Amino acid sequence: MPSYPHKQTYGARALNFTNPTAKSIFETLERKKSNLAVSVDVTKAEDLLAIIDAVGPYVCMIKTHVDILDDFDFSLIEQLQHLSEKHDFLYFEDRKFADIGNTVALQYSSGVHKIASWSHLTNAHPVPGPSIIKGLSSIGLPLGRGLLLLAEMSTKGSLAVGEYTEAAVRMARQHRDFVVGFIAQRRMEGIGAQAGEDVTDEDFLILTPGIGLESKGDAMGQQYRTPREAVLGSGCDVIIVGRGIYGTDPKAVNIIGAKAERYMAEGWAAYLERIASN
Ligand code: 5BU
Repeated sequence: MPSYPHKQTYGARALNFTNPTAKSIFETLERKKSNLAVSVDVTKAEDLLAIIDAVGPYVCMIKTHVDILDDFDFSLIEQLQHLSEKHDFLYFEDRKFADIGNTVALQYSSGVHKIASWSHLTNAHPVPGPSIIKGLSSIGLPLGRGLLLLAEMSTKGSLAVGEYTEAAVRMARQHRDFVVGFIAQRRMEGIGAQAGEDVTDEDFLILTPGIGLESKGDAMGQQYRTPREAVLGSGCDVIIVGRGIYGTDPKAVNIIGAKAERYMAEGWAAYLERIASN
């Protein structure tokens, strides 16, 4: 039986991990009293920077898709790093790698984005098998980076269910130095364990997208839950919120900051309730 690490405080859980990125994520959660990651999916660098500056005080992490920027230039990275120091948060480039080991190693280290050089955390589809972890860890591990596997998705009709999810967890279990957790909709400890395998003390970091307070979904298959449902109901550790915070107007930075504060408060209240309900 797993030991339900999500009943422990974030600060205590930093000690359950050897990976330096996992440790800093849990320490940041505890220090900032925020389990909110904001996903900033905009196409102009100027909007990206303005939104990050507005939500920065309320987040533990900023999730990016740098490949959607029309005007990406590597000098942007210095500005992103400045904001992460100013506001004390980490970066998660939601790259969703899905190729053979050799190719993902090149995609992670090189090209215009050089993701491994600045993003603390990234993620990968388990579909190619363990070689994808081998490829990414050859670049990320020496830099102290961490990886999440996509064990489940928030979209209607997702194929990442059942046996696929179980196989993803088994893959992660074999690479705990680099794989720190999952993108998932619930906790993953004990899932897919082999007979006789001791999974008693395992702890995975669970980041969950598909969070919204005012809407149940979008026109393209996205499905939303509330922070309370995700953190208290399903035991997820970090909520990922995009359009629920920056809406349709990336220029409305005053509103954006206030919305981030509200999601942060809801996410943290759900966490406090969770650790109190032993
Ligand atoms: P939204 O605006 O809160 O719907 O944005 C959600 C973000 O999370 C967006 O960047 C997606 O690419 C990302 N996402 C997701 O929504 N669902 C998933 O299962 C995964 C990522 Br994996």
